Amino acid sequence: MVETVSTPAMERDADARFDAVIVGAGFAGLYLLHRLRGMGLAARVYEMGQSVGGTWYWNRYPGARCDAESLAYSYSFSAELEQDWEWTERYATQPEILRYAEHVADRFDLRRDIRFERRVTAACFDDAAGEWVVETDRGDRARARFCIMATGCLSVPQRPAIEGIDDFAGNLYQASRWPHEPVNFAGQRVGIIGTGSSGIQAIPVIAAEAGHLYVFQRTPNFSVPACNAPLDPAWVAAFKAHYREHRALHRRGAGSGFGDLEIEPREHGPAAETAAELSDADVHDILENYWNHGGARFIGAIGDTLMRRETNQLVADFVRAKIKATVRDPATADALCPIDHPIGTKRICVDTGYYETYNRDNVTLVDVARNPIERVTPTGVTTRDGHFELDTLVLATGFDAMTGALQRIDIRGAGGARLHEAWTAGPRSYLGLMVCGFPNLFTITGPGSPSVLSNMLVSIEQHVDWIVDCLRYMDAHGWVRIEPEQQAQDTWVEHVNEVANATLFGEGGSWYLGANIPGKPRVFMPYAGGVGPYREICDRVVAAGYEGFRFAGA
Ligand code: N01
Repeated sequence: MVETVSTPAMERDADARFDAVIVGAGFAGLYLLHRLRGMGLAARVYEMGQSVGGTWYWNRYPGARCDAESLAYSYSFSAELEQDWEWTERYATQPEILRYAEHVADRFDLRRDIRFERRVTAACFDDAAGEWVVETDRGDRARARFCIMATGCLSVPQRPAIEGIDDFAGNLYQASRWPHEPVNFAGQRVGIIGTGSSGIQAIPVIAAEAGHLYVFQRTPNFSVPACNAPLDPAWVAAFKAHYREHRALHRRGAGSGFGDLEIEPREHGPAAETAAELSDADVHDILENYWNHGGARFIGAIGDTLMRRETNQLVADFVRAKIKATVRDPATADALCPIDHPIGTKRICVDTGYYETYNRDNVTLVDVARNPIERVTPTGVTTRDGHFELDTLVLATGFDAMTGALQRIDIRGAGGARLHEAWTAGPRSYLGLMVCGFPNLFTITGPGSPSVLSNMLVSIEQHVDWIVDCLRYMDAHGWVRIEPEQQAQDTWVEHVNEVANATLFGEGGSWYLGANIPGKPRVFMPYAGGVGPYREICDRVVAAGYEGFRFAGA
């Protein structure tokens, strides 16, 4: 065990020694630091932002809020914290979630081990010493037995390669790198590129303020209403009185880890397992019920929506009918109806007044699939059919998801093997936790785990707890090195693919597959087997003496 090193916040770590280096101070990094401290280990966290919060630190765009419900999207590790913290809305806003992350950092005194405004550039395993050597862009160099990547699944923005974009003379903003100071759209001509979750949340809020908003849409997405509302204190009190049981349901559920957190209806599973045995009227009633209830759970209303094409078609038709009933201009409504992918195979968006926004006189939808963007000029956006003069251009163009943050670090494992090369054909891992050839390197919510298909807080806590138990196990047995076996990794990758292939996900052309990044291998990256079954697999691996992992002593 390494003695705690105290480096003043602005000084560089010069060959400082720790038990573990953690990369990232989002929800994963914060909880991990807290747990490692609890084991008496010395840990250093490097974080790119000026403060904690990860995705909620960076994504400050107008309208940003969580699409998971507040009482589920929160830490469960401290009963006091979960009782004390008061969420105000069913879906918390970005500022509220950031305040929560800041509160956790202060409450558990985490900041003193975090070095901010540091981007980790390299992490190399020193075979002889059995240590990771981690370097930052500010010249820090730290050595640690364990290196744990808490780098987030959606932390590297994707800036589109549109000709002339850097010459735009107005205000250019990227949704996921939004300025900290207020942005004023009043009276302006604003353009936004991108209609994924970020764009769909930002568009109604920007439209309410801008002089005119031009939405440059290449591919429409399915969106369901959030039906957000202030939380009823009596309902919250009743929920909190049984928090432990609720949390257990979130963790053990077959789906994405939101369990029973529904205000109405309170079913714990889908309303029906399959549409095959239902009349069209029954399907419609179920969907209407979930639609009116709001939220992403709509996609789970009928159990086989992501497995059976016919069910998927019914659900997609229902949403397309809603779009057409909401948007008054038929041509705009048509252009907003997704037809290129099965519903749910791209992350379903959750909105507040998105489709209604297109009924405003100051909003124009520009279909850039038909009328492609040719270039950005200093004064606006030029498409094949015309030019749009703009004062402000917003990019809501997504992320290099799941592998982007890891691939941007020069990670070298045993014998100098590069992660970049090991993952040329797509990410390969054992359980999404470790990679063959990279001893003592863990990834929190890495590719091959439920991660982005789940309630991230549930998955983060599960991975952190698993890693902490593993480190205790190593300590108890005198092991200093852990690495997955090749066979175990290959079998797991095969299983991840098999589960994905039984769904319609492969047809989504989504960032889940890396399809939004030119040249990125098309591999379905998250594990689609559900958080409960995944947890059982991880627990079984432990019960079998960490089956599939190889340990070594000093
Ligand atoms: O990114 P996206 P996002 N020209 O990749 C378009 C999470 N999240 O930031 O589909 C024109 O979904 C692109 O068009 P196309 C959530 O998991 C959560 O919105 O490639 N358009 C697409 O419309 C989510 O899924 C929350 O044709 C271009 C858009 O940009 C994930 O983050 C909130 C283009 C990118 O959509 C990513 O969402 C926000 C170009 N050159 C995000 N390049 C909540 O919790 C890209 N596009 C609520």
